[in-house]
Amino acid sequence: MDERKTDANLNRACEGLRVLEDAARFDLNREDLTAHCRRMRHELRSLFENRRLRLLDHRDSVSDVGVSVSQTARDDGRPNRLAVIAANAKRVQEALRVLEEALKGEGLQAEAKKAEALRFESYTLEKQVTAPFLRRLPEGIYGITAEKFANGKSNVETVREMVDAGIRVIQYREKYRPMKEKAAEAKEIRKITADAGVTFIVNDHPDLALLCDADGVHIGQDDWNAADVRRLIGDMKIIGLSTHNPRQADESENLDIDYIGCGPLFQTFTKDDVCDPVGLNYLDYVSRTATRPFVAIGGIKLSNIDEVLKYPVRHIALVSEIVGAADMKSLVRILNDKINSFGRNQ
Ligand code: TZP
Ligand code: MG
Repeated sequence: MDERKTDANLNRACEGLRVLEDAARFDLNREDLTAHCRRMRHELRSLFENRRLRLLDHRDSVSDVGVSVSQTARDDGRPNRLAVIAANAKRVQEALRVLEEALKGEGLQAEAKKAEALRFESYTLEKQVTAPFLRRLPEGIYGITAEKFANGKSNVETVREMVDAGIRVIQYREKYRPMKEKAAEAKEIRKITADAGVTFIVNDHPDLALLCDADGVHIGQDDWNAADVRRLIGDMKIIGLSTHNPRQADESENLDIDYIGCGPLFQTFTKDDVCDPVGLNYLDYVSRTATRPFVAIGGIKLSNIDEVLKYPVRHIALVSEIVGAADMKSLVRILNDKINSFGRNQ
């Protein structure tokens, strides 16, 4: 067997798995995925355990021509965690393929099959570790379009202003336009938000979310069933669900969704078919029981946000207050300061 090649690729695969494991552990707090990575790493090591010392003996990093190639390669500047995960998943998969071929070459068919099985497992693992990053709702203000309250600004103009003001998640909510116009607006908003790295959610329409490659879709209790939406939009996109009472919040725990809306906390005139205010007791309930992010919504203003922030809320949607603001940038700065300082006290 080519020991140097095997040694290098065994290390490569295990190191890649360790990066994925630490992402699952420290970034995602996912015990299941952490254990999964760890088990794969151990299985792989044990496949080569009986020749561990021989591999070590053949190791020669000093005269390895690959070291200088790698050291002088241009920095591939991975901009975010997702790119790190993708690079390391590829590292694992490629190394496992090399190990599989080496084992086959040595006539070790059973071991080669195990390496192959681990490689297939790593394809799924890549998806499982990537999806939670894509499906994570940024904290802070959750912006939502509402043309009626935007002082003559179009939805697209409002989104541009929201992005400039530093809002990290924006929902396209438009009840009155023909679908054709909604599609055109959503595509444009997708461009603006993608350029700014802002999370983009489409209200009501999974098809529109797919069409414009939004990051997710938001549905209400009377809209599509959450399981159907998941089937439609796949595993890599966010689903948000509006809830209005403890029963709906409890039920949502069993659904494959990523956050719940929680409201209307106060009276609102922004939504036509709105139910009575659910009050801060409901927010209290959700903040104690929900295992997923929850977005406080409905009638929230600069004047009453302190009441909301008495609860450990990390996501807050203000619709008319933000789209109608004379100076959106200053308002968002003040609101974010409040959210951040309250958050630290809790
Ligand atoms: N869902 C529950 S309340 C609401 C939605 C979309 C509208 C909230 O708007 P505002 O202007 O912040 O009261
Ligand atoms: Mg809806």
